[in-house]
Amino acid sequence: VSQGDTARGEGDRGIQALADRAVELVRSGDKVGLGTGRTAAAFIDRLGARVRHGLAIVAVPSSEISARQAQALRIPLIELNEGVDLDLTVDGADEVTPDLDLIKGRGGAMVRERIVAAASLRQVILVGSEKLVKGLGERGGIPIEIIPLALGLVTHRLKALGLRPTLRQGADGRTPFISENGNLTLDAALDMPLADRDTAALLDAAVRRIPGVVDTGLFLGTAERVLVGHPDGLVDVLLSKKP
Ligand code: A5P
Repeated sequence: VSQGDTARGEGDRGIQALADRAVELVRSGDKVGLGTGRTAAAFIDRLGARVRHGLAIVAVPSSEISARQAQALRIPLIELNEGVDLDLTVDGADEVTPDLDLIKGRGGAMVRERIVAAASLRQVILVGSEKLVKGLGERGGIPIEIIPLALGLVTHRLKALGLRPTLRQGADGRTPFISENGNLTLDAALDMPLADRDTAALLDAAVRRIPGVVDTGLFLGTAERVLVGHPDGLVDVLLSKKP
């Protein structure tokens, strides 16, 4: 089952409408970062259709599954070059606040998603309206990717910060999930959602100071815009207040 099959199987009009709107943002000649997850997969499908009809773009995938999907659709893939030179990245997210801060990574690809987004001029996020939250952590824990050797140390330190980390399990439910970078992921639950961006940034910095932490799922101030899909197919556009 590909990451896009779920979206199609559910016939989710919201996701399809998001993909349609996002693909309108892509221009001929663009270099496009491809996110990961079922919403990103719906976008990649649409992008593939446009490429088939002559849209000249190249893309950088954020995961093996997105790479395979793009290859099957004959979307030309390139490597990241030195510097920031992608025009936009289109990706999903797990939570979005009114300030467009995000939690990502419940799909397990956040490290590469962050790299691809950081190499892009714009990060465009596609979410269903159920992902909108007042504070990050409202719908689940914060994904934290760690070097396997550091599992004990990081778990202990996260608890000292007041978080409740659990080791993410793989698809079999019995062995740990291993990221494409060969790492483990902890999902760190909070007692209450993070009040605002400053609170989230402080926590993010404290977590990143722990040796062995590779990345967190907190994406603060990275999104240029968020497209919000509703079940009836309507799409709202939320723009970052940043200049
Ligand atoms: C992958 O690591 C995540 O950041 C996804 O972008 C996020 O989980 C959203 O996925 P869905 O579009 O499948 O909900």
